[in-house]
Amino acid sequence: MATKTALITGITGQDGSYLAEFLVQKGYRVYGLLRRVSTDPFTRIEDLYGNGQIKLIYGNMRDEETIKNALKISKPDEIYNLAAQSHVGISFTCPDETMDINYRGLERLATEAFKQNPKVKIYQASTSEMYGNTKPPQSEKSKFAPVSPYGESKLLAHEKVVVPFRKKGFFICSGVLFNHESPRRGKHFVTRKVSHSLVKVKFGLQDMVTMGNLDAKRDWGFAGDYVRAMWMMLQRKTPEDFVIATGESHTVREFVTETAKYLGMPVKWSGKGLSEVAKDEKGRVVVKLDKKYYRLNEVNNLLGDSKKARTKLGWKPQITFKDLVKMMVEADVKLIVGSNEHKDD
Ligand code: NAP
Ligand code: G4F
Repeated sequence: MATKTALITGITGQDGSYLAEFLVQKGYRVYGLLRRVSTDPFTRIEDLYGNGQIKLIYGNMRDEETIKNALKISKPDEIYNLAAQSHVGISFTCPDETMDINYRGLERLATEAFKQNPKVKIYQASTSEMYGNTKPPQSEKSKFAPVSPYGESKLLAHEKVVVPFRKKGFFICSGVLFNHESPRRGKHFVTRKVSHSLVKVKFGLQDMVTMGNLDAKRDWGFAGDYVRAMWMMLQRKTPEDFVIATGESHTVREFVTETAKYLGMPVKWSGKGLSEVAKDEKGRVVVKLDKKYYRLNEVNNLLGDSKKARTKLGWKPQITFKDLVKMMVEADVKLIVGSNEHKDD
């Protein structure tokens, strides 16, 4: 079979890195869109996963010409649109930027991609955040009712780009993915913030971690499992949308408790509302709350029903909630204690 070519937008992000790795292992030629940032870009991705199979092209989802250029250079068979302003909390502060990247960005990309090659297949990174506070469990049949600018932008991308292009006969589909995490997760998302901070607390490098809403429930899976589902969706003959989730949900508080337990630093919760704290066995406060980490609107309870993906794609997650906590804590211990030991040398 001829070598396939994929273009990944958002290749420097959590999912982009796992997907690039996965596609290289499948023998793909992989191109990634890289936006210029002032700090050192993650260009090592080319060396880390490549052997020359990953090539990066400068571009930006906000700049049509750069998208055209990336498509002309890469000539992809498959496009994975993962680029996004992906932080829900920040979307309340930067709604226009969020809309321009997440919705208009897909519009620019899909319009040009289908013009250059009507046969190209496009995966769109949709999200459980589009359900807002629709009653769980959420499936492909549940109502979309976003409560954040991020959720709105992703819903517009789905309804105004994915659905109309598909109606015209093009191959484009949405993966409605529930939260997925990993040691590569940005530290401003709650799971990584907790694993990274509590490891520092455990090793005496930080006193405590300050957080927001502990009652929110999320259906947390492992990013490595979820990129496999993205690829599976594009191997089908006809495009369809799929919910990808573990089917198990936990509160943010439970994630903290499990992380602390795995670190051998069990915590007890006390207090109410903003005065709630978690204390370790010596009675030291290791988690406290601050209003600034609460959102204007909150999605309270996400729990996905991925029966359709399990039946039609044959997909199922391999990593459990406890495995995920263990994996993230162990990676952060290695990162933090490893680097600390290095500093002492
Ligand atoms: P992430 O780690 O935040 O990565 C986002 C990527 O988008 C980064 O590579 C970032 O580049 C890139 N990007 C941002 N703005 C851009 C622009 N203007 N032009 C080009 N690239 C731009 O996100 P993730 O967790 O990997 O998620 C991947 C996708 O899945 C996102 O679309 C997200 O909204 C969606 N999603 C994620 C989850 C989840 O739980 N992880 C769940 C459902 C849906 P820089 O490195 O330059 O910032
Ligand atoms: O980790 P989070 O920031 O993820 P959130 O908002 O669920 O969004 C992630 O998942 C979506 C899929 O549903 C993706 F589409 C999106 O791109 C992103 O990857 O927050 C999870 C929960 C929220 O309820 C938040 O209010 O944790 C709560 N939380 C409590 N304290 C906190 C904190 N979140 C963050 N980021 N930081 C805190 O200190």
